[in-house]
Amino acid sequence: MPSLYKGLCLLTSVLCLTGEASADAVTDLQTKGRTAINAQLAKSTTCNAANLMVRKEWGDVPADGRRAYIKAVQCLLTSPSKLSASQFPGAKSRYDDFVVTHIQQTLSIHGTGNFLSWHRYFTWAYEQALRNECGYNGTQPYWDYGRWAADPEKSPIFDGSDTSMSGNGKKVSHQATSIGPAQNGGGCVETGPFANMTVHLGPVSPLADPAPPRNPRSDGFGDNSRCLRRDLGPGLTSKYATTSILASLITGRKDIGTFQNDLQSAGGFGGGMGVHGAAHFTIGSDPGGDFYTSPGDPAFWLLHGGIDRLWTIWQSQDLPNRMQVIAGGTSMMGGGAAQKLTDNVDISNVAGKVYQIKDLVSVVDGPFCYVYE
Ligand SMILES: [Cu+2]
Repeated sequence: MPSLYKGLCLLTSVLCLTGEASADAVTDLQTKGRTAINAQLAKSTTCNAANLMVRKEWGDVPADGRRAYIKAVQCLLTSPSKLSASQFPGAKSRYDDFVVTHIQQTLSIHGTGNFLSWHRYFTWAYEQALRNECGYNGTQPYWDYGRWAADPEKSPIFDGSDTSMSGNGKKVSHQATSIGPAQNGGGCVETGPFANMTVHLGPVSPLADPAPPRNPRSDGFGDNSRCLRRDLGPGLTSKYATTSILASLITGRKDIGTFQNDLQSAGGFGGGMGVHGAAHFTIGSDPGGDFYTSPGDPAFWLLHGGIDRLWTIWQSQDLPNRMQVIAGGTSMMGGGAAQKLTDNVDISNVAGKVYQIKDLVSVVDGPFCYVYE
């Protein structure tokens, strides 16, 4: 527990004694929205209070729970791929099947009308694989970027301890990329549970210095064995993903189009750096700094848990009017046909069922049954 948090706990002892998340502007909005989610839960035909799962911030997951999660991720990394070895020679594990799925669909799931629902389903499918294929009985933790914005490397997510998602990459001399500053790492991750992890797939569109080796195949699906690298630092989170920025993203955007665009805006998407891009390029390097291959870093799932949480909180501020709504096109740079709520979300490499977007907009309906605390 950071000392600042401890200090706040002494001042606001009730919340901390009950073990709830530290109160801040975003968790206040989360708490406020819970009433609406509970009302939706009461109407659900698939989800109820007895099977409801609670996703927590990594810093609020007890050490045993973090170890169980890490162990399950390591299990996916060492379980065999279910994909064709000739089509995807770089898919060396079940974990890599998820990376393949993201690479395949990158151009139709970012800056599009399905960005939020696609990544919700994708993250949920990963949580299901951890549970059903690797014996995990917890939930997908998330990264609250605001909570650790001043110094992500000191967060329990990235502090390099055996209950972290591993630390920064080794500090090497390197340059800024076109999107992010050169931060405090840039080399191979050498601390924590994923210190010896081998990345196989990609890169496809790397934004990392030094540049990663090229994949033997132009589609990125060849085996390109290399270390996991990161370039963590506070440069982006302290500027673009503080708690007050996250809170104003939620309270200040009244329609889904504005909300999702401001969340995602990053370099190429119209100027400023949105929360989503700031989080991705805080991990940065390789494969974290590659739009296509970013799920190859095991912190990706905490990052997207955090994005899904922000969407959930935004929805819950006016839930009846903020679920069945969509905006945007079907291809990455804002083009393509208009996205429809009846469009399919197909990640059948990793999750059997094809859903329509309209079935993926509530966290307590369709396949989903979870809340954020
Ligand atoms: Cu993505």
